[in-house]
Amino acid sequence: LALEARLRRALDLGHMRLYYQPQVDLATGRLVGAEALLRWLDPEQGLISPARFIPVAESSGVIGPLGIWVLNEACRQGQRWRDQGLPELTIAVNVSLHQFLLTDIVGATTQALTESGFPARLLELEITESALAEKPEEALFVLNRLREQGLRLAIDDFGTGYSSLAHLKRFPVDLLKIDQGFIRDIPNSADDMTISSSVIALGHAMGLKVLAEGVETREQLQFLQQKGCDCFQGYYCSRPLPAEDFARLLEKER
Ligand code: G
Ligand code: G
Ligand code: MN
Ligand code: NA
Repeated sequence: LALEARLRRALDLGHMRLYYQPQVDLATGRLVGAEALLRWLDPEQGLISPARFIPVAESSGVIGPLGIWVLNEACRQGQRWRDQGLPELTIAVNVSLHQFLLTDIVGATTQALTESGFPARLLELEITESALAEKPEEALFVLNRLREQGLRLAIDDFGTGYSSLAHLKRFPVDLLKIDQGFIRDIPNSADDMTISSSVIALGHAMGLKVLAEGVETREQLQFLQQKGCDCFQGYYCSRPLPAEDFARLLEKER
């Protein structure tokens, strides 16, 4: 079976899972958020990475129903944790280019929030720079509708795409996520240290929060702390976890 057909079937059969990666406040050390990361649990092949199937989902249109499933599941899980009395945290959901520009993302988020009871202020959407750069006018319109709903907006993989600072200034976003490619070689790459600290300063100058991705070592953590970066995620804290394992981490925060 072609990947597209297998993907549709996997969605119907309930073979998709969301894993959650902790996001930690660098000043307090507290767990403040979770990025939801999609996994395809194939009975024969095991875990399949979204890097392999999101491109096919995008080109085939499966991203529509798949994206709706992700939003619904993330909001349901977020609300479940609230119902269990666990510490409040934001849930970040990745939105790909086609999903953002070609599907009814505003309708999908409204429905997911309404059906789950999860508050809009705790839902964050991650959009890549390339989606914003591709169609800035359309992107601005959609971002404003999402903002009116009360959602948080983040720019994912910041620094890897073409980003016009003029656009950045107009987009109503809350958070810049520094791509892990700029963090990986800290403290050995002077260039990456300069880039990261510049993005932190730029974000702050524009009134945005800044999160560093892919933090794996204590040296990287300390560098980011020293530069005033707000939050981090990465293997130094935890890999993306199944919901049950993530809940155990949250328990310890109580
Ligand atoms: O978790 P992992 O490193 O395997 O993710 C690989 C890529 O897949 C990342 O770029 C990530 O943003 C993307 N991704 C993960 N989950 C989702 C999702 O639910 N929707 C979309 N559109 N992309 C996702
Ligand atoms: O494009 P996006 O930033 O959403 O993708 C995040 C991807 O990075 C996920 O696939 C996730 O599994 C992966 N990831 C998360 N933390 C780390 C880390 O510390 N090191 C590495 N190498 N990858 C990470
Ligand atoms: Mn992301
Ligand atoms: Na990223």
